[in-house]
Amino acid sequence: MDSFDATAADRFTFGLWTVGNPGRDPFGEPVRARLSPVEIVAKLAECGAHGVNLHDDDLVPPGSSAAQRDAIVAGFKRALADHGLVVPMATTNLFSHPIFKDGAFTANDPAVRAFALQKTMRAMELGVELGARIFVFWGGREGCEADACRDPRTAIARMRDALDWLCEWTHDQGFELRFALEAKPNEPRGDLYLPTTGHMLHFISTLAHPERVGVNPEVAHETMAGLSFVHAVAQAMEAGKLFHIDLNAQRIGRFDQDLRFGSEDLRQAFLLVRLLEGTAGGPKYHGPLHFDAHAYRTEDDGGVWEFARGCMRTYKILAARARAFDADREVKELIAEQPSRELDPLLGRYNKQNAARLRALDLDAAATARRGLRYERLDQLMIEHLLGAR
Ligand code: GLT
Ligand code: MN
Ligand code: MN
Repeated sequence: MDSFDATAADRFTFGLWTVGNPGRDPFGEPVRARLSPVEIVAKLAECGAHGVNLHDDDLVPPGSSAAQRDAIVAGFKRALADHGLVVPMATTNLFSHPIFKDGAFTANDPAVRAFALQKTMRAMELGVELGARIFVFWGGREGCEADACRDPRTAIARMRDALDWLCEWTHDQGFELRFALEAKPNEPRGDLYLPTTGHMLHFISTLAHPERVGVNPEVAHETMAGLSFVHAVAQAMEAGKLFHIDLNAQRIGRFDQDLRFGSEDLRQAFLLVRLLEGTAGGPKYHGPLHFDAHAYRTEDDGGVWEFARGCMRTYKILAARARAFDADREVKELIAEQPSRELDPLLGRYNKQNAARLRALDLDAAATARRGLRYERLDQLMIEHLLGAR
């Protein structure tokens, strides 16, 4: 045990489906036995996690009777209390059942949309019963291959109807649930609607209750699209919309790998942790730090907990590296060395006076263009901190 081992104060969480992943993939059968939710709670607590998240079906197998459901939930609550774990987030599985083959909220068949809403209402009741305050929406089947099957505008409108409907319903129930929308560009469908965090952020602004709805960006999903995850998270934070986050690792251009946090693209991982922890200044992210990842298929149960500890340790090591980087005098000087800030007030606010002053400024474009910005040095310092050389 060292200072990088997690404690509950670190706010790390895992989904039941993450450490419970038995290693099945599209080409092969499971390689590990399924762990029960109660076993997972005990093991996560032992690893220093703060909480556990779930889909409805992860805890209560579909087809359970009301009495079976209540018994399962009671047993799970007991395990949470015994091990001091919380459930900060819950979600609905709207992708496994064959009924969702053409989507859930966006499906053409109204009976499918009704089933999706009903399943989500029940999943929300379950989440609230377990104390969840955030409800994630990942539209894994909300997409298409045969694009002619529906007007994509209709898909967006149906998605809006479903979210507005659920916002009203949770309000009537007195549930204090905030919604977090998770984007993904493709997989399992050929193309998913609302494929990036940026698409989600705009979509939220079209909802009836935008204040209740934010985003749940995932490292792997933004990276699959070849986009900067750090920029997506920054835009969400700047808009006050980072309600939740799915941490993992991914190589660009691959299937959704959901790898151990920080195991690919350390540079992005470092910049992400630096942003979330606010070590460069600016507001910090205070929500749960959720790992939506799973162990390699090569692993036995021991490897799964090695994986879970690794996610949390890497986050804490990167946080320490980010603090050291931002406290480094040379780094501070290089960042402060940016050109004079005297024009900022003029640029920051339009009024007629400022416009006239700006119009009349004598700007030396050639001199400004000649100035080297020393970003090579700044970036090298970042790499040296990241490699532990400073
Ligand atoms: C599924 C998906 C994840 C989502 C989960 C929530 S389920 O594992 O790959 O990205 O966050 O529905
Ligand atoms: Mn996810
Ligand atoms: Mn993923």
